[in-house]
This record gives sequence, structure tokens and C-alpha cells, in this order.
Amino acid sequence: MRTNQPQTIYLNEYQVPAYLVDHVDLRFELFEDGARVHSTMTVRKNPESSQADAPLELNGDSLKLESVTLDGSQLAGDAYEEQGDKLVVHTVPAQFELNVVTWIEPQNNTRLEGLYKSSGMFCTQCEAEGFRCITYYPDRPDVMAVFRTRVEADKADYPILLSNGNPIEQGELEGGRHFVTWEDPFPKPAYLFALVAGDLVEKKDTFTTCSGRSIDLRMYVEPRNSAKCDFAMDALKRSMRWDEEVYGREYDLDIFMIVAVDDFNMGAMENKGLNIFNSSCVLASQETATDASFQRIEAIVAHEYFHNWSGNRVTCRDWFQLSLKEGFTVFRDAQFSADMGSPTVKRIEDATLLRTAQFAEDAGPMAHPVRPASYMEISNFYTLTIYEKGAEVVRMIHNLLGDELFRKGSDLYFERHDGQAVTTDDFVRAMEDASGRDLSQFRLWYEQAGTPVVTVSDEYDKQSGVYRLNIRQSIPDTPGQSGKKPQHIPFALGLLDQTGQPLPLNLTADEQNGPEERVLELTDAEHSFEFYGLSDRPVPSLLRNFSAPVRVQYPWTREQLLFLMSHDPDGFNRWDAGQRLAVDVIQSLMEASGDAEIDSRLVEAYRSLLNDTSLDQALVAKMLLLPSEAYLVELADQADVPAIHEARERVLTHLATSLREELVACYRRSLAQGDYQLTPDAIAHRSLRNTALAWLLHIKDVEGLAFALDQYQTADNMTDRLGALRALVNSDFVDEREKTLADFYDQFRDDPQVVEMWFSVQAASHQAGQLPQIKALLQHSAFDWKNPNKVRSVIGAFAGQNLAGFHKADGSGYQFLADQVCRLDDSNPQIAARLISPLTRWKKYAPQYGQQMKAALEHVRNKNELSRDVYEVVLKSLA
Ligand code: 0A1
Ligand code: ZN
Repeated sequence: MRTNQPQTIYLNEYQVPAYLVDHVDLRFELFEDGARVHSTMTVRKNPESSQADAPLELNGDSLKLESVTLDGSQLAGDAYEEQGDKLVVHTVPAQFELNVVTWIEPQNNTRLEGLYKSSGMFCTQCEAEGFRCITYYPDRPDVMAVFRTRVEADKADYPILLSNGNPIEQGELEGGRHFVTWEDPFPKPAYLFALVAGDLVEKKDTFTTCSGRSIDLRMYVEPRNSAKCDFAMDALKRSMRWDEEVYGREYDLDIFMIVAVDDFNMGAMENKGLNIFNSSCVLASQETATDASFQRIEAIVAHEYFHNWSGNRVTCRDWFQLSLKEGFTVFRDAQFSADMGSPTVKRIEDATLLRTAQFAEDAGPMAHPVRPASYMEISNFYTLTIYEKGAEVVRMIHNLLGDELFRKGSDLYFERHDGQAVTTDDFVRAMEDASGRDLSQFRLWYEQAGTPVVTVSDEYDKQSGVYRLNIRQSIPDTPGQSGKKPQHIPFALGLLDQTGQPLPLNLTADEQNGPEERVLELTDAEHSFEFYGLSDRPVPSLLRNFSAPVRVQYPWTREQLLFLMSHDPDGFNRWDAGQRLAVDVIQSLMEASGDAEIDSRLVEAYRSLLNDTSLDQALVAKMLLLPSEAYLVELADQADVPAIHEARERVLTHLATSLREELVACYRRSLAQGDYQLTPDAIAHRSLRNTALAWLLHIKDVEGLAFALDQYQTADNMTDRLGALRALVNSDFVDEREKTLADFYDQFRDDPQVVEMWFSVQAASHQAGQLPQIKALLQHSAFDWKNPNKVRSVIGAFAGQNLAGFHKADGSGYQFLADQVCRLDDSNPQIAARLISPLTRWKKYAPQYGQQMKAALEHVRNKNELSRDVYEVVLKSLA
């Protein structure tokens, strides 16, 4: 139980800062038992602030204050005060220089916020509020200063000393120490500050910008990772070129650096000129990384690089505006990934994440708008809503404006706000001003939480040839918000005739050759659209390419879904029709009695997918994947996980048994695709092969077992090796599974990224990941409570992906998670607060499960000295 209630911060209480900092001069003395930080700030009163004689207030957290000096005179103890998490200097002139010296202990920092040590190197994480763990400072994004940073450390142990900007000086010091000074000419908020000191190898490359400037590119990694840098370096160069070509954005410093660290709370961080990455999001080689990892790394490298403009040059005024940089940057990295690979597959992946996890967040106790109105702990707001839904909101603006006007809008935004800290409203205004469009109703996407439900019905009149679509929208209540207004929804659609040909969409009786696809703009609660000149009832293809983040309801028949699966020219909707059909079949099994029949049309549809090699194999690979258990939970009213799991498994068994010959043929065909390549086509074939393998092992096929063992032994890449291992782990072949798991560990025990995969393959499996096995993994010598990746790969994978293992009728999974969250809360509250998320949706589950999930949350609430992070999540979940 927390004794003091954390404060809630409100957007509508925003005030401009009372003081601004123009320059900061930092000097870090790094030692094994701590670090001394000297900070000299040039401060002045903010002319725009109404707080005329306000004292100077600086934020601080876990600091030992050594001295405060104002304009050269050390202040006496009564001139300032340390008030909890603040340093208050009572009286200051209009302009002054303030020097603050603090002592910190990076070696004991397990929260991984501020300056900490990871595998012997010093590194930082300052977003959102980590800089205050380094020194006293106005730690808010609208205070932007020019930073100069001198780093001093032992030369033998820390030969590499890095910070933001360009290096300007370096030299030797007494006692085997040395220093490097860095200067970043671009004013920035403190959250973009970074420092790294370690014994790292340096990988070098260069990039010539569109204006002919040569940029030094550097990657710094531990020596054992030196062979795992090439892919990220190439991805960086592709990102730099793409941002020039598509957004006209050129890199601005002389050097761009990437550092890999093993202990990191998130994926990566866009610090100016010095991006710091979680090792698992940047290091890769053919032998150690799967196709999914390569794609993820490419996307994250691009994401962090793109932040240089969308986030750094133009930053956020306050943390309520987080989606200003994150939503826009995720949209940009998604466009980039689509351009680098298959746009349809990328769209399917993004929509899957949104519909499975973001819709769940939007329907749960932590639901918040893309621009939240309040928070207790900002770290809890790095959410799918801010990132993924935020990106969808930007995508909708793109859909409404079209390519050219959107680019005009982004040019105007960057030009108008370069060097400023701004709001999502400023972003929308730039789009409006550049395009002449009125986006006032559209702004509701930023203000209202919850996923709009779009309900469609249709009528066809043979005589007049008119087809009418009636479309209603409603937005469910969310915590603190009810009675919402209709939003501006771009709704893309097409109509197909009975042979699958696209029909012209004529919106008036006079129109003849209307386009084959239209984006209808829904602005009212109800609309009717009439389409003329149709001699037969058409089949509607709705919300093409997932043109808005909404739920669509329409009474599809299975015939219509089968038809769309094979005829829709929109690849996304082909896939979606297949998903809807599979969901319908699984759900009807759950409603029917024990051994109800499975619709043979589903089997036939999958048979043609497997047989028809003329189809886009990347799309086929996606279409073969059944909807996940998590998605089925999302669609349920009162989810009964064991029932969902069983019904889905039955469908899988039936499909695999009926299509055994096709699966074997597909497996053989995809094997014959030649040498390893990282092209969309080669990736599709590996995906097909591993799906076929998983299905064959699911039905305990002995030929499948032989394929798997052989593939495991002979694979020349991690996608195939791990694919075979995963298929074995998820099978009943217990001996082979155990032997292969042991072999895999032996082979890769020295590679943390691969060991993390080894953990998560087991933890996510309902066969190998029952609670006793999960507890054993926590005892494994490679498990490390201090390493977030290890925690996520065991506990996170168990609670988030192994639904059948986690949701047990006796509540043991819930109690287990609650205990681990309590344990982690003391060392790393950010990770603890993220890990608890599966419990927060207890109302979604059938009461015999939901009540026990609630009890587990209550158990966490009763813990002593709960962090603000976990407290906020638990409080809101139990409200
Ligand atoms: N801005 C980074 C993500 C990030 C956010 C918060 C962190 O610590 C609380 C760390 C990284 C990005 O979007 O990549
Ligand atoms: Zn980001």
C-alpha cells in the first residue's frame, strides 16, 4: 500500500516555464564508486512567463547535492532548499549563471533511468524524466538549451567517451584518465541528452547527404558483437536517403552514432546524434537473427533516425504531446518499411497489432486519448495508443490530403517550428494551412479515447439498380469520457460484381464511370450512400487497406468472405476476409456442442492458398496464419481462454489433417528456393515453410518430425533454425523437444540475443511453458532479474503470449505474475508497470478468471512502498 498518493498532472494546468536555460556546460567525472556531475547553466527569466518573482525550481531525483554556486559565489545553505524532488533557489536575478555539483551512483542504478552501468559501460536514458537523476535541472521538454559535455574516465577501462553533437576536444589527464568534450549546437530538451563511456569497438562508415556533405557514421558495440553491425549500418543509410527523398529532410550534424547496450528498458532512444539501442533491436547476423528481427531492427533504426526531425529539431512542448513525435515518427517508419518490403504485408502486421493490442488498451482501464489530458507517471504513457493509434491518426490525415498536400503540410510544419517545442495542434494546423482543408472535427481523434465502431448495413434494389450503404458510427465510453461526438473517419471502399470484377462507384444517377475505389468521409453519426447503375447486387469491400483505426461490423456471409478472400483487389481485405472467416468458424465451434463439424469451405479455401503458386507468396504466408488467441480474446465479450484455445487448436488440427499432402508439398517447394537471401520473396518462403512445419508437428506427423530435425541441424540461418525449434517446442514430441532445446542452448549460450529467443520460445508455448517450467526458467543460470530483456522473454512471454498457460482456473498464473511484479517493482518500476498489463483487463474475462485476476491486482496494491508507476496502473485497473 502506498501511503502518499502520487500527484496527477493535468494538460489544462500547463504553464510556460518561469526560467529558460540557454547553455549548459556539463562535466562528468566517472569512477567505479560513483560519478560527480558539474553543471553550469546560463539561465534567464522567461519573458513570456507571468510568474514574475518566482523562485528557481529545478527537478532532481536520487541526487546527492554537493554545492550550488550562483554567478561565481557558492550559496549558503539558507539560499536554497532541497524539497523532495526539487531544488529551490529562493532569490535569483533576471539573468545568471548557476553551477550545481551532484554525486550519483550509476553502478547501483537498477531503474535504468538517468546514468547507469550496463555490462561494464556507462550509458544514459533520459526520456522522459531521467535527466533529473543526473543533475538538478528544469527537466521539461520546453526548456531547450545548447549542451557542451566533457566526459572524464579511466582511459584503459573506458577508451570510448561519447556524448551528443560533434567532438571538439580531447586529452590526457593524471592517473591514467582521459577526457573528451562534445558540443551539440542544436538547442535541445534534456530528455535528448546522452552519454556513453566504455571499452567498445568502433564500426565506421560514411554517408553523403543530398547537398553533398559527408557524414561520419559510427556504431559502438562490445567486441563480441562486432560481426553483428552491418545490417543496422545499411539500414541507417537507407533511412537517411529515404528521409531526404520522401520528406526532404537532410541530416544536420557531422557525425551520427549508434550504441548497443544490453540493459535497456525500451527498444531504443533518439538522443541527438547519439542513438542508444537495446542490443536486441540493433545487433543481427544471418546465423543469430530471424527475419522478424531483421525487419524490426530496420524499422527501429529508421524510427530513431527519423526522430532527428520529428522529435529533435521539432520537439514536444510537454509530455501530453508525446504522440506529436511518436505518432508521426511511427507513421514515417511504417511508410519506410512499406517502401523497403511488401506494403500489404506491412499493413497487415500493423493492423494486427492495432486490432489485437491497441483496441484492447482502448477498451480497458488505462484507455486514454492520443493526446492524454492527465497522467500520474509519464513512463506509463509510452503506449500503443500514443505510438500506433497516433500513427494511424497521421495516416488518416495523409489519406485525406493525398501525397502531395501531406508533403506540403510536413514541409510547412518543419519549417515553421524548427527549433521549437510544440503541440499536436500545431501539427494539425500546419496540415490545414498547407492544404486548405478544415480539420477541426478531425482533431477529435486526439481528444477522444476509445475505438469507434462503424456499423454497416446495405440494401439493393434490382429495379433501379441502386445499392445503398447505411453507415453508423459510435464511440464507446472510456474512463472519464462519455457521450462522445462523431469523428471524421476516412472510409475506403470498393464494390465487386459476382465475377469478382471491380464496379464503378457512381454516386449520382448521372455519373457513369466513377472510380473503382472511393474514400467516403464519415462525419455524422449516420450516413447513407447510394451507388447507381448496378445490374446485380454487389459484394462490398469495406475499410480497404484499413483506412481508419475502427471496428467494422457488417453481417458478412461465409460465401461473401470466401469470395473476397479470392477476389478482392485490395490485398489487405483479402487477408481480412480470411481472418473473419476463420474467426467465425472458431467462434461457432465454441458455441456449438463438443464435436461439431468444421466448415469444409474453410479447408478448401486454405487448400487453394497452399496450391496456387501464382498468388503473392508473402500474402499467402500471412493468410495461412490463423487469428491469434489474443485477437480472439479481444473479440469476445467474457473471454474463456481455455475454450478459445481448445477451439482454435481443433481448427488447426482439422486443417492440418485435411491438408497434410498440401503441407508436405508446400514445405518441399519452399525448401527448394535456393540460397539464403533477405528479400520479401525469400522471407515469404521461409514463413510458409515454417508454418507448414508447425502444422505438421501439431498433428504429430512423423515425416514432419524428420523435416524439423533435419531443418534444425542444417539451417544456415536463424529463421529456419528457430522455426524448427519452435515447431518442436509446440509439439508433443517431448524427447526431441528437450534434446533440441538443450542443443540450441549449448550452441548459443554466449549470445544474449539468442538466449532471449530460447527463453521466449519456451515461455510462449502452451506445451513447454506451464508454470513449473516457467519457474525453472527463472532459476536458469542465464536468467537475470536486472536485465529487462530476460524478464520480458520469460515473464512477459508467458503472461502475454502463452494464454493457455497463464489463464488457469486456479489463478496460479495470476498470482505468479503478481509476485514477480512486486519483486521487480523495487528494482525497476518501469518494467514492473509494463509487465502487469495482462492483469489490468480482468473485466474482459469470464468471472471465474476475472475475479482471480482482480485478486492478484489487489495483492500488488497491498505491497509496501509501491512505485508511482505500478501504483497508477493498479489504481486505475481496480477503479
Ligand atoms: N523515444 C523512444 C522510446 C523511449 C521512450 C521512453 C524511454 O524510457 C522511458 C526510452 C525510450 C522511441 O520512441 O524510440
Ligand atoms: Zn519514437
